[in-house]
Amino acid sequence: MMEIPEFAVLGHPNEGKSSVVSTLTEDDRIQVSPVPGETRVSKSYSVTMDDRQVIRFVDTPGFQVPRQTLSWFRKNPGQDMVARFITEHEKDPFFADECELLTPVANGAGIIYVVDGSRPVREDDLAEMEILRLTGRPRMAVINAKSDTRDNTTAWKEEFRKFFNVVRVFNSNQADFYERIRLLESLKAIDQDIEPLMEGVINAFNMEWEKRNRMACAYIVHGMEQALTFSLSRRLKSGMDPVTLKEDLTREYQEKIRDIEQKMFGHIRSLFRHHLYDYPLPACSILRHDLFSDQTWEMLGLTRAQAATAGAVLGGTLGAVLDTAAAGLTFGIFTAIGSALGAGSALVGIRRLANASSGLGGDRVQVGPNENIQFLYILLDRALLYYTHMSRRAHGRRDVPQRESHLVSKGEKAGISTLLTQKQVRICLEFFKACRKKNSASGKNHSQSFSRLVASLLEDILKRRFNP
Ligand SMILES: Nc1nc2c(ncn2[C@@H]2O[C@H](COP(=O)(O)OP(=O)(O)O)[C@@H](O)[C@H]2O)c(=O)[nH]1
Ligand SMILES: [Mg+2]
Repeated sequence: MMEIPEFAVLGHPNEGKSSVVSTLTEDDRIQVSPVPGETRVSKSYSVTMDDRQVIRFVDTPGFQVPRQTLSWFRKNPGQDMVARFITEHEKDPFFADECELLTPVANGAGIIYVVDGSRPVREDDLAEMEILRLTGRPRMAVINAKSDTRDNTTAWKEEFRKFFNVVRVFNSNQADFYERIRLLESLKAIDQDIEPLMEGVINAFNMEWEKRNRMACAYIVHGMEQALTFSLSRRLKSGMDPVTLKEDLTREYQEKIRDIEQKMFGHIRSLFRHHLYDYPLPACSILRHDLFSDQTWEMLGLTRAQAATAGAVLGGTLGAVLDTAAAGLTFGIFTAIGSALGAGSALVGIRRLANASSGLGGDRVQVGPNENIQFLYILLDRALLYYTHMSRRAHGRRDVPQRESHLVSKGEKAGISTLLTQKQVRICLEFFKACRKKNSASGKNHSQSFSRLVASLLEDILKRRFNP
């Protein structure tokens, strides 16, 4: 038999065959089209894991003339029926699509038959199913409901039982990793001979998924560590306006943090093999807003008043530092910067240090590392939300989600970080402190605990224990 399992995805035009292949192979570059009949040739897509092909799905054109094809099949029974049909009709344009879609079957592929479960069963469908039955190949029927409002699933199931070994409901636009695994599990049952092969495939899928999540966790922790430790400082030369310098540094600081976050997102996105799905994200998603915009802080539950208070508290602590630095800067400057650059910047540690040790004289202005623990929660919430999108989004889906209703409700904190237990909050706090101190010995421990915490949150998201 074949060295890796191969399945031809067959069905009527426009029922979702290409979407099913796209979701199963996590390949969003497969053409999915609202116009029926766009796929004219069969194309094979393999799933690659660790540079190894593990399974292949063949996307095919839809049946065009199932009744005529069935009538030929009935008149010409016997060995190699499919191959004989193709040889006989190869040059006949009337049967062009039928020859194309049956070629992988003639070559030994198993069959996945896809129907749109929201429409009723028609005469043509019965002809298609009968053709597939007559091929004698192992076959499974997949009900891919394109609409939630109409449901003919029960009628389909009834018909399918007469023609197929296994029937599965699989929504190509919603299926997540676990549903893909369940579909693969079902494929085991269509033919005992492919069972061991499919076991291997499922194993490979599970290992890849585990690895992917491990790496997503590492990218998140690494990115957060970079963002939380980052600081900038520059010498305040004579005649230089300290406020201008601080504003410049703050802008640079924000740029860098955005950059760190974007890189982290980019890694997560490629781990989950998304090319199409990036932005636009849902219009009201906090990911749409800038990391430092007021809305971000508000949507995560920090009201403007709270953000201002946090800034004021911070300003107060810094004021003391500045007094000892014997500089002419006052508390007022910090709040001024805060309002000029958005709530977020008020929480960025801005500090002026007397350069006593170098003996060169002159003050330095330092921006960052961020002094406020809220910054950690914002980074964490955004990373988890981005991860949620990337890990759950079915590759066969082509629409742009319009809204995330659960994030719209005003005054309610949308982030996962509000749901953390006392113990988890303590881990965050320790990690935050360690980042600010850059204390390598204890920092390593805290980063390990934090890493374990992030890993468990990712798992919660996958298992839908949270629904951000
Ligand atoms: N809402 C929704 N649309 C779907 C689903 N599956 C397919 N479609 C849409 O139906 C159309 C045809 O899908 P496609 O996969 O190209 O069908 P094919 O001709 O059988 O390959 C496309 O516009 C898809 O986006 C689904 O599960 N839900
Ligand atoms: Mg197609």
